[in-house]
Amino acid sequence: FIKSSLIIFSAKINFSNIMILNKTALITGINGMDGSHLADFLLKKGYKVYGMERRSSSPNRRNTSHLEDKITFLNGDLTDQNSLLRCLQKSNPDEVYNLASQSFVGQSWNIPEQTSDVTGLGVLRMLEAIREYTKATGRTTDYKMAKRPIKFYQASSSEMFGRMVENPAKETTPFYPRSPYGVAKLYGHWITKNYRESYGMFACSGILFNHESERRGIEFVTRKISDGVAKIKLGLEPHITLGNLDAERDWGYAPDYVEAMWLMLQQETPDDYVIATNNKYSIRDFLSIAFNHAGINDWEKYVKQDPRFMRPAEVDVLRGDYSKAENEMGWVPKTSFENLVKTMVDNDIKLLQHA
Ligand code: F7E
Repeated sequence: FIKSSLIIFSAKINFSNIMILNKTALITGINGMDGSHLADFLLKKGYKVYGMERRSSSPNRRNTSHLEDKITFLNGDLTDQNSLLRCLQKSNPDEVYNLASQSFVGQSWNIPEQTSDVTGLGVLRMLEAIREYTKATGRTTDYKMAKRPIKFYQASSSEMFGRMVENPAKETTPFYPRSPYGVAKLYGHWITKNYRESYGMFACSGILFNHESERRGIEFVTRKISDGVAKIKLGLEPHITLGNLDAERDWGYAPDYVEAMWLMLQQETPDDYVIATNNKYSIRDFLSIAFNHAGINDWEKYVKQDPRFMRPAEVDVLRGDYSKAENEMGWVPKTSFENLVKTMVDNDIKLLQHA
């Protein structure tokens, strides 16, 4: 009896592995922090991964050079509808993760139209491309009827909560964006919900609060600090120049958050989820832990402020309640704020030492 139970049990495990092995994902924004972490995660699950990138004269594969022989890169742009259709034709995906955007909030005041076009309308273009491709391959967009629906993940953002009408914010909290970026993300969020309701698409939005990692772009405050601390520690720079030090954020670790993206598309019904840690820390807290970790206690001496880095309208505080994600998907953040800061500082010291 034990032997035959084991055979049945192992047959079940093998069967589910084969199902996962067959899946294909298309990730837009593959070269960004989240795109590269998600690709790492999906490859471990046995997915075939396609990554959409914009063609540019200078290559931008800092985060994805280790993936070059593991995934397929496709040229595409969220501002070019036909390029999206071609990416779908070439990849024929089960799941589309829309992570591409103009994601730097500060820059969204300098290029508000481009931000709205990519970050807002880009979502609509991808949803339309999925509808067209689904129809062209003789399928229905209604996930309840389709044998092989194309599931869609939209990278929504806590910036949509902006002024925070309720703290911590949850899925039902009213939105109050404070930047052209936040407004554009809100369009992407609602059009995703609208296509779910209009066409029965399996379309989900993950409302992700700030999440960081060693792969974060240098223009974001966390990486700017970890890089700056590493340079000061090694005697390469005398100080860091920042903007508002009093803003508070709910900071998590990006590799934890990409798992939540995947989990959303594995649920029985599509829905929207807040992904956060339910903790908040200020830029000053980040600075204090980062400098201390590098063995420097009097951090104020090394930090300057410059109005150039202040924003026309600031989001003073963000904190998210992830209990829906925990109750429905079993997702919880795994990495503490302290460990996140220390990991980023250690990584930047190592990078500079090698350089
Ligand atoms: O700013 C303050 C700044 O640019 C955080 C993106 O992933 O998360 C990110 O948006 C805070 C703000 O991220 C500097 O004023 C002070 O209060 O690192 P950040 P963000 O704006 O919160 C959300 C969830 C997204 O969706 C976005 O795509 O830090 N701050 N001094 C500074 N910020 C920057 N960048 N540079 C400074 O020198």
